[in-house]
Amino acid sequence: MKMSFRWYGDDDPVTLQKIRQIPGVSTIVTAVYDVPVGQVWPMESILHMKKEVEDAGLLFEVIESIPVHEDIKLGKSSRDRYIENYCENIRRVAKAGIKCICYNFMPVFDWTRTQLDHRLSDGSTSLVYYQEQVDKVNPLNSDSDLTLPGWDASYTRDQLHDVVAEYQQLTEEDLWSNLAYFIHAVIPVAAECGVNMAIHQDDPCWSIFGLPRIITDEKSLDRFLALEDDPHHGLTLCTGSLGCSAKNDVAHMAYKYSKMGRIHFAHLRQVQVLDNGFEERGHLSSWGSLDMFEIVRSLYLGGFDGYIRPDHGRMIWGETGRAGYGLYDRALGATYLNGLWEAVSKSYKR
Ligand SMILES: [Mn+2]
Repeated sequence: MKMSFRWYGDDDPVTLQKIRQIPGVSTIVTAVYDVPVGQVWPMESILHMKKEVEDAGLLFEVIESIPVHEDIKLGKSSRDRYIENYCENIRRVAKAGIKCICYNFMPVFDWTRTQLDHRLSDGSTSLVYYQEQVDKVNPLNSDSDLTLPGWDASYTRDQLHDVVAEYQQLTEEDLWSNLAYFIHAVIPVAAECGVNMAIHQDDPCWSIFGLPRIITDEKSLDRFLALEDDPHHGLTLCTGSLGCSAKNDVAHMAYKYSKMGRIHFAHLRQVQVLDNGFEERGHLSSWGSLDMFEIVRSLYLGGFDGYIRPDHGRMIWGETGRAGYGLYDRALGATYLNGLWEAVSKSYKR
């Protein structure tokens, strides 16, 4: 297991030097953020990041994410050009030493929350999702001023309306077939480059605004993995994304898919499941719905040897910055997860 930490590049207030001082964190998770989705990343940008990371004494081995262009998800005729660019990005990051690429296949909206600074009883803040607030928003109504935090600001309201409308013509099966087309094209390239592709589950793991979402539970992960019989075709197991539905047994999935050698990256995060949604919490098992000990134990017993990162943290101790991605609570999460890993691994050595 390698403990990793997400870094948003030079304008991230959480610097590489700070990350370097978190006990047991060896690896940086990052991406080229200033190139539009679907375009090829300049080799100079990749190598510049690699040098910065390595100069700070850290490893440059995980990309999160190379985003998938909407035309690929929609199955448009332009997709082949974007898939070729995607393959070229795989080749380029592999040349720079990257071992694992995280991506997702969610239509239009990446993660969705209704508030990014919900105050918890201890005075810290975290990201939350309340269904009744999502239900008030209709992205097809271009007169509405209601939006949700985290929406892709690169879309104008009209463009958002258009792309959402296009997806409404698409069934779940259509999306599966577009995903299969993409996977059959990129996995052979990843295999040739020795890079593991690791899909992230849809967050949250249910349909929003009537848009199809298909990477949501054990059944869909089985179907997904069966698309290519190749170990480079795998998962980013995100406990928060799967765990916000009480129907998902996350520890079971952690064991099952690590035993198959298909979990390459794990996002370990705590959520409290509510009747009307969920709240993100600090990482401790006792603080939410997920038994983090059982999840770490399942990964260990499944022979997991990929990357783990603490996922979103709360904002604590007066820190401000990128919601979910402050320094302090994620550092506490990394330390807690390292402690669990040490305890589990030593307890099985006797
Ligand atoms: Mn995640």
